[in-house]
Amino acid sequence: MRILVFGAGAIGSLFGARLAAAGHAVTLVGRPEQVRAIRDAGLQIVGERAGLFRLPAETTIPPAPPPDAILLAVKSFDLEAASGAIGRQWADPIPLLLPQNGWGIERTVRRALAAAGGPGDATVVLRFVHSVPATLEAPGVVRAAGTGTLVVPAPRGPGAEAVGTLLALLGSMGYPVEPRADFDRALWEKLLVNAAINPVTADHGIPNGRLVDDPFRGQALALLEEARRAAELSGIRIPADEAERRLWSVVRSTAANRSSMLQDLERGRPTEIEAISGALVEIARSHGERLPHTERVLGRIRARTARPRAGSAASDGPGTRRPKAL
Ligand code: KPL
Repeated sequence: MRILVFGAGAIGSLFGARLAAAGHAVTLVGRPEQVRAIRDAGLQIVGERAGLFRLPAETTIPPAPPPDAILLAVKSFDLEAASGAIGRQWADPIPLLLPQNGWGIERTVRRALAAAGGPGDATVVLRFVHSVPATLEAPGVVRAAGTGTLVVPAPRGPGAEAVGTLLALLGSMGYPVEPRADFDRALWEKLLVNAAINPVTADHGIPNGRLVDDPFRGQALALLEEARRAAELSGIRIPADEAERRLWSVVRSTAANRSSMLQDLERGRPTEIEAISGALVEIARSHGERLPHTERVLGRIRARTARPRAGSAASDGPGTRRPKAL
């Protein structure tokens, strides 16, 4: 299949390399320094399943025929601009794969596609969550610091066939794929993990594995407990022992990784704090409740987070200007 990976950061580049290794024709769209490095020396994956990949890389969507699918791997704060650029480029629906952390992802994408004149509701959108650790070590160099499972919705109903094709595409990357009939719960399970790991690691500048030590452990558990409460208010009950088991399992399997939020802070970029902790605080507020630990860490990370450039396509994502050849 011809795949456009829009957002060639750590995860987009890693998944792009995995798809290329599986025989798909992958084009990456990324930030200028990443694109320059990949054009000059190829995309280098170090760590797990290391390799060098010579892939076409662009800073804006190439004015080519539509790809068979798009892996939209920009961060949640860049989603609206990236989806708008796709909606302006192609009038026909192209299946989209969404690996973002956080809440409200599909809604943001569909709205932005429709607002740009693209096919909002007609697009097959497959959200998936994963715990694959990836770090951008330098432009063009991504460390795969371990492996992880891809959790996907079990295909059912009218779009099942199209979803099945996307699941096969994901499966070709060589990670275990876990289809879930209760995918909403799976989204919450991942949100709980991110709500506990990402802000604490970003706040203290520590790799995920340090969360087993105090005081980080206590902070992560307090955030986990509040995220569990937000899930419960939303009708999803995740028992404390299960939530903790999931948290420590991800901490162990990604121990050497620096969370995506920490990587963003270190590079002076916007973070996903709003789509994670901000969303939880809003959910609790809408039920008349407060999440004090989450609110405090949200305040601290917000204070250190770069704002997306107003009016720009994306804070630091790939360029999303409308190509001339339309
Ligand atoms: O999703 C992640 C992230 O960093 O955003 C985890 C799984 C916590 C890996 O670091």
